[in-house]
Amino acid sequence: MRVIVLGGDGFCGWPTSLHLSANGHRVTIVDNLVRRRTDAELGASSLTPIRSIEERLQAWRETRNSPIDFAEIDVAHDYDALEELFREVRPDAIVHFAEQRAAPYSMKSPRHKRYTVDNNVNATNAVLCAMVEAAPDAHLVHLGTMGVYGYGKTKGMQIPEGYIDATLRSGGVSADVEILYPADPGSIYHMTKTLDQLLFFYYAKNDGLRITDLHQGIVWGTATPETLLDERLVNRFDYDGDYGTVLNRFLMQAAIGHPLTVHGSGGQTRAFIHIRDTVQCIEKAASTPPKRGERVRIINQMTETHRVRDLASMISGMTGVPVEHQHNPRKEAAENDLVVANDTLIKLGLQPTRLSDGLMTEVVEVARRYASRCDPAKIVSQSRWVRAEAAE
Ligand code: NAD
Ligand code: USQ
Repeated sequence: MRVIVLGGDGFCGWPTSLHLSANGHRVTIVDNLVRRRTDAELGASSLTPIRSIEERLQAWRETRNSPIDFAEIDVAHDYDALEELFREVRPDAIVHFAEQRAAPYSMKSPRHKRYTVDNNVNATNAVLCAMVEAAPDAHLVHLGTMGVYGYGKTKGMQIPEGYIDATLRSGGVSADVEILYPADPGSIYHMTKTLDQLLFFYYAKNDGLRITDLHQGIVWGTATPETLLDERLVNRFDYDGDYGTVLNRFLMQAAIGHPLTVHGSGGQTRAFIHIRDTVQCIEKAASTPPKRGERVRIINQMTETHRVRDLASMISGMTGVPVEHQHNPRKEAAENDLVVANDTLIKLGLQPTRLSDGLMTEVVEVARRYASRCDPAKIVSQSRWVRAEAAE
């Protein structure tokens, strides 16, 4: 396939681009490198020393895999360049990672809220619009989130893959319909993903675009077989209070002896997937497009669920680092169950990588290796869901 990877310089996008290229696909990365500028804004860079995009691509050429092309384009705002690129490359698949993806970052201030909505919704609309004009037969594979479903309301009911049967009642008449699972976002960031869903619904219906939306859980781990080929190919590792995600944060905290930062009781249950599985799922999804005119295909991209306090106590048991329950900076259910259907990926042949001591140790070792690059002042999350005076 000819594949364009939007956001291909990021945590999920870089190893996915390498994986696709290693499997013989012709890859073009598009990225405006905003994530690297956000590192500078937050004063917290990747724990691993990621190289410039030029050095990354040069290192990949030296592995003798097929070279990866790169275009620096702001997907949300450089529309003409995006459409022209689609015409030039004639992609079979477009993988869309190019969004602001951190919930705490999206809640920091009015500027961050507005930036996240502006960037994410405009990026998705621009991609769809440019596909109608210049790549109507391409297959769009979008990285969405499990967080669109919300937490805590279903009391053990299984979350289906995107759609649910419902009976609508109004004016004495009822109708049985299939609807998108009701959206219940828990942050401005998650809200943008629920808005993306409506854009997909519309463009699939009106323009017959072929779209897969992957509702991904929290990604953990850092390395894939391809990123390990050369140290210049190293993937990013976010540990700070905005971009670091819970399991990688705990593993990194354990590596440097920082108490494990559990928010509240730690009763939050979330879905997880290892980065090695992410890259495989994306290739599997990209190579099995829905037919033109079919509804948006929604796949739950996760392999297991865990409660935050269980993860903390498991890692504390492994390493002896204590757990610290902190005031929860977020507005979220203190306790929730989570049962998720993930049949599609299993049918597509995914063999899930489970949380195991071996893989967790690998992450701890990476974190130990680069511990001197960590700024401990950036570990505790400073972003608040509700302004201090409103919370009192
Ligand atoms: P990331 O921030 O590391 O990567 C995103 C990349 O997109 C960055 O390289 C950034 O520079 C680029 N980008 C952002 N806006 C852009 C724009 N307007 N134009 C061009 N490039 C732009 O994030 P990630 O962790 O790799 O996540 C990728 C996608 O996967 C996101 O859409 C996210 O919502 C989704 N996702 C991530 C996780 C996770 O745990 N990391 C879990 C579920 C879903
Ligand atoms: N948490 C802690 N301690 C920490 C960090 C987080 O207890 O130090 C808790 C949070 O309060 C939350 C849970 O862990 O209850 C998950 O937080 P997270 O930051 O790991 O994940 P989240 O904000 O949901 O976002 C991440 C990615 C996002 C993706 C989402 C998938 O950043 O891009 O969409 O995971 S999901 O959670 O399934 O919606």
